[in-house]
Amino acid sequence: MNELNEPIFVTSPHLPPLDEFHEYLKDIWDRRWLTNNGLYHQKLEAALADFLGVKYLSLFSNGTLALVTALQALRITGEVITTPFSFVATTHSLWWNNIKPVFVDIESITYNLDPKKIEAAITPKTTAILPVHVYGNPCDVNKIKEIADNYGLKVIYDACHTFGVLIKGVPVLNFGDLSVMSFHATKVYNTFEGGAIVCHDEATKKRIDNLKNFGFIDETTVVTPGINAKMNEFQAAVGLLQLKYIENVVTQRKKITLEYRKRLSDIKGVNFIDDMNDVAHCYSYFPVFIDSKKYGRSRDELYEKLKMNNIFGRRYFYPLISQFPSYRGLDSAQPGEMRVAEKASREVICLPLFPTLRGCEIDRIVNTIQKFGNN
Ligand code: T4K
Repeated sequence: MNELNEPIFVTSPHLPPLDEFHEYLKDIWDRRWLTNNGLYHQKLEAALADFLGVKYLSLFSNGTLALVTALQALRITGEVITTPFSFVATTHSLWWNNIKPVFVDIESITYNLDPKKIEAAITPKTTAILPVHVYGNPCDVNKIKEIADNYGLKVIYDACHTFGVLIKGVPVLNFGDLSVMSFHATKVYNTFEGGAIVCHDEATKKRIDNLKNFGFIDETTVVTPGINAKMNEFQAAVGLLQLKYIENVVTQRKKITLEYRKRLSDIKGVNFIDDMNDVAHCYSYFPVFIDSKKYGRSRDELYEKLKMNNIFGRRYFYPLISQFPSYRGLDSAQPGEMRVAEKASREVICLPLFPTLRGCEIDRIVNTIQKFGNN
């Protein structure tokens, strides 16, 4: 296969130099401390909290278990208002806690939960809101706080797409009662698999740490039916090394994003999201939204065409979570209830975006899109 035809995937994980990792591995081997709050785990918790500008952070083995545990930590029950336009894990975390998801539509600038539609979905059983900063673009955190305060609701942000994102210089992770992160291989910052919960006080961190370790508070005392969601030393060592390179990673992602925007802006019917005012972004995804009337082809036709050219974009997020069999029977999941989300889900393709994406590959992607449409 020649260079012009090599597959291009939606992402390719950033990895630190292998020889640097060997040193960490040797140390782990020598000390034989592999998991359960080891040295690298402790170092990474401190380093991440510092880098992200948050007070308390608990590491997890992945983002999904962090979401499930975040709901446990705040003892959320009953109904929770959430977005259908996310990865399934967001809603699955409610299911695992026996909580009823109530889907609310998104708005069409950021594709995040629409605060104007939240109040109408609140019932006496509502205990929390679970919004997602989708594609790393912050939700309307102030409006959501106002609603939550008025109705006495907790707010848990699914912040799995954000890493180091700031609103007017303030870490987005500092909004809400808790924020949940993912460090999966496909994320801006990865520890192969991994995740975290960010909270704002020591007592909550303690409860979260107990919950991720079976509920133990000492050698013989179990205070709650916790789970095993601990990050191991291998993951934590990867995380420490990745942190050395993260600024460069985000810079590269931004460069590619700006290049895409420049090159795609003249193609009719191919829409994308611009940077938000006062926000420092992490450029985690590059979604384009295909207006088939203007572009002359449907999203799925373009998706298939890209695939034929060995370009593997992904339709994040299609189908909507509310359309999966486990959830489609809910009142809030009925077709027509979430028009903006339905449209976004019909139109979106996330284009390849990763630090090592080359100029010639961007050319291949943009040229394919350009030639295939009306333009
Ligand atoms: N909340 C939100 C909003 C999320 O987006 C996610 C995860 C979660 C919660 C849950 O967090 P975790 O429990 O995952 O920590 C991927 C990821 O598996 C998932 O983590 C992510 N969201 C979701 C948006 O995308 P898939 O099924 O699309 O992944 P996959 O395996 O098809 O990978 C996509 C492409 O990436 C591949 O075609 C090639 C490339 N790739 C992937 C892996 C795993 C690599 O080059 N190397 C790799 O190791 O779900």
